[in-house]
Amino acid sequence: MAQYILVERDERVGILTINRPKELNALNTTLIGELATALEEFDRDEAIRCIVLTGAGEKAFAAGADIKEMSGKSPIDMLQGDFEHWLRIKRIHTPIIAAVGGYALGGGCELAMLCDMIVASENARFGQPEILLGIIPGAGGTQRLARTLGKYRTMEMVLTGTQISAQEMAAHGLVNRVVPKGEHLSEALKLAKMVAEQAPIAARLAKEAVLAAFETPLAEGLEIERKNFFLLFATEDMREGMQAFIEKRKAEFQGR
Ligand code: CO8
Repeated sequence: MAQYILVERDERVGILTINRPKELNALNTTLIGELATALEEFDRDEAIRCIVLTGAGEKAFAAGADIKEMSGKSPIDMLQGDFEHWLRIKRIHTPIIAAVGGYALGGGCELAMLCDMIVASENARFGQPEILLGIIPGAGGTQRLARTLGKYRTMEMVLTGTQISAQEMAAHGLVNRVVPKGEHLSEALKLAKMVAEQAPIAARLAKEAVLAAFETPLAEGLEIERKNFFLLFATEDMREGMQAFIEKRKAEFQGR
């Protein structure tokens, strides 16, 4: 039984809630480990086709790594600490949607950016305030922000710790939808249900191909896309999808 996260399901959508609202959902090592384990369990579960990740309470998605836990750590503690859990989260194949209400700061912003889409309420604030603590982002903040916001705005955020609004993140393409306060979870669930209706093997291979755009040169990314495209012609869902189109009916995908 997890201590810091809630695990639920809504039909084909898995819902994970970071549940430390009094500490603004600060991410301690146990919590990140629980999150990685729950994500892996959903990833292995054929009935789950999309995952929504959110934070409990109105104030925060997550206000970053737990500063109180981190404050006494050595470099070796950090090396042997929760970084492996962040890598486990990065390896999840099922599409993940972050539903962000309130603060997504430091590791919280990085966790949202590790997800595949972000739905934010209008009061959401994104930031990398690590510099104010004498450190820098450690779970992808400098890289993922620079690739979407560009160098100059990222430098400002990372060098000054300034927070930016959901609206600005959306204008830069880092947030899919900005919704009225309190509606981020219901909107994320709507989006998740749309993803969950698709052929799940195609959705996983689509996620892999899009992510390749961030980590490989263009030629390699194109190769990954092409191979995944060919591979999908081995699936029953591809036959079903095309047959359904020809017969003018809705496709029923089985994940085979
Ligand atoms: N860690 C621990 N506790 C926290 C954190 C945090 N990140 N954020 C908030 N809390 C706690 C507060 O200490 C407070 O607890 P208490 O009531 O016991 O004093 C409670 O949550 C409520 O917080 P506040 O009273 O501060 O609430 P405010 O509304 O006044 O302020 C803020 C909200 C602005 C969000 C403020 O809480 C804040 O600045 N928090 C810290 C934000 C931050 O610096 N985040 C970055 C942390 S470093 C990081 O994330 C590095 C990631 C590395 C990942 C890679 C690992 C391998």
